[in-house]
Amino acid sequence: PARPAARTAAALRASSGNGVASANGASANGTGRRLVLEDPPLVSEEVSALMAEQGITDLEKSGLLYLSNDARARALAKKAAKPEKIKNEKGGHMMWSEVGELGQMIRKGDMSWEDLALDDIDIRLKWSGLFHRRKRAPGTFMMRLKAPNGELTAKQLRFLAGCIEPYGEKGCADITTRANMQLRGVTLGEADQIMQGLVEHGLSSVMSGMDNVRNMTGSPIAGIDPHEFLDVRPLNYALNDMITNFGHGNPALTNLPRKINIGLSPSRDDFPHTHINDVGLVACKDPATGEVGFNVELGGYFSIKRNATSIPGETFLAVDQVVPYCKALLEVFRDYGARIDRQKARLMWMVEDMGADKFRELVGEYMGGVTLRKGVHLKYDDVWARRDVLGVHPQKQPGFVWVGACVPAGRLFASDLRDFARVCEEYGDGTIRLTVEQDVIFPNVPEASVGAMRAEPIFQKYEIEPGNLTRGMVSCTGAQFCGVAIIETKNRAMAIVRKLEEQLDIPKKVRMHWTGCPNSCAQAQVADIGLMGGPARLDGKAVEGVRIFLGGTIGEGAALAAEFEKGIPCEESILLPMLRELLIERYGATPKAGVLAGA
Ligand code: SRM
Ligand code: SF4
Repeated sequence: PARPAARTAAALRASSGNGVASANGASANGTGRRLVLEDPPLVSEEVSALMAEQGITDLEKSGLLYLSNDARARALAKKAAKPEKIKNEKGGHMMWSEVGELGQMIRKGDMSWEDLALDDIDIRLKWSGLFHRRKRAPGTFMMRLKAPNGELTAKQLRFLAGCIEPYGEKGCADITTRANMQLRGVTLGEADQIMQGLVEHGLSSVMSGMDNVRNMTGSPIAGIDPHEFLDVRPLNYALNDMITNFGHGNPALTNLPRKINIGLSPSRDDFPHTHINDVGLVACKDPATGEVGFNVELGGYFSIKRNATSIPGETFLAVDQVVPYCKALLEVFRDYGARIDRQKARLMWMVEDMGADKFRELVGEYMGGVTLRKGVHLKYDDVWARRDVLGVHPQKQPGFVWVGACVPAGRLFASDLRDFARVCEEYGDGTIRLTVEQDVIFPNVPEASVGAMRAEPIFQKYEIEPGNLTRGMVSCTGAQFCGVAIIETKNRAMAIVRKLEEQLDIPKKVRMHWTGCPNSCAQAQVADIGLMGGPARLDGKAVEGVRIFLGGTIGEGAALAAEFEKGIPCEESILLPMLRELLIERYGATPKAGVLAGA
């Protein structure tokens, strides 16, 4: 229940001013790290309600910048990581209102993007989902959306097509490895109008970058899957609304110590790869009571310095505890997470430091004194292989199927978005789902319509039954747009995979993930064959190269791939034969008739 407004107002005033904690020196919960506040940290609805009540639209200008005292005190420490200092000078949420002003000034010709302060344009705008592509396409932005559970409607697709169309060749859209959409080519002269349009269409871009929660992932076949424990879409929407304040931005949860990924898996397939999410909620039945709920896994993440699979969170959540639990967890992360060493700021470090039991108790405290249940022990007698969702599959609704089409490397153009919109309206229910493998699902297609649907020209480009290598290909953005990329990925991946399929018969799906640098946005370590941009030399010269990872498994009991080779030049005459050999030796591929072995 919300606290009375008067108390909330007092608490909010207490957290303004110089922002230094009113600590009484005690340490809570035995962690020895927490400054105890006179007022407990505010929760986001309270801040939002208070802002609405007092007609406040801009917290900073109102002098009531919200930030828990504890987090702020530590962030102000001299040793804080650079992004913390940047945030303390001016929070990224400040740009939510400034984007509109900037747009107007640029449209009037009163300023250009080059007049903006460097930290504003290159860092703080990421809080609005605007990533300046300074190195590859200066003056243009990648705009990252939030598409909970990867679900989009035909109307939304047409709106997105209209956003990128004016940018010509520079305007494209990418399906991301978090079943999300990114738009390219956006300039600051239109960004505010696009953002406004997104909200009007039930989408948003705020809080999609920097120290925020990333897109909520679930299952691309949620609600239509005969094997799911429950439909996670309502939870993913509720979580997204709670986190982003219905897409308008939520100051209370926007200054986390670092990014954080949350995924909800509703079936034994683990479609969202919970093992590499900071917070993985794995649906299951409590063997003792038969209740469907979620076991919590914590701490999975990839970074340049560390790649960790999650550890048991020793917590079982009832379905109605999911939103309050995640909210409390984010507040705990905000208040306790590391803000000095950014390499140790991901959730895993905090959970390891505290221990899963203490972490559960603390989150329970933040939920208002809830005693959370310990995780349930699951032992399945059968082996469950993660299903491939491409192709045509019967739904749990009799007479209906879903149709999965492969979008190589996730790259789309305005005309593709319009085609998807028309096709999903004509044959399905007017919606599509994106997958973390960067593909598209058309749900709720009557069986009788499949023949006509298959004949649509768009499925020649985005195949329903693609080759066994194409269907497993995933690629990050790479050097075409990403400033930290070591190598080009998407175009190279498409070209090499096409050649390998021309040369080989590949008997089963092989998941090949291409990622341009060790940040591993395309999750090279979950792949059968993972390629990660890295240094290499050829004839004594530094060239684009890859590290090769082999043997990642996904689904139940997932394990990360191990490094097999490094320093392999991307030069096609070297990389192509090497991949061909791997496919022959390890995945049963055979050279096609007429293609010489070793060709
Ligand atoms: Fe990522 C940074 C693209 C999923 C780990 N990621 C970046 C930046 C923002 C770097 C930059 O400033 O240019 C890339 C933007 C390039 C561009 O123009 O698109 C970028 N990441 C992506 C996307 C688009 C890859 C893709 O092609 O699909 C994915 C967007 C997902 C989304 O919709 O939100 C994307 N990134 C991931 C994932 C995969 C996942 O979430 O399952 C990871 C590994 C998992 C994880 O985070 O634990 C990932 N990205 C990173 C990291 C390393 C994080 C760390 O703790 O060190 C960075 C660097 C950073 O954050 O400082 C990064
Ligand atoms: Fe950019 Fe590296 Fe992420 Fe690829 S893996 S998108 S190159 S940050």
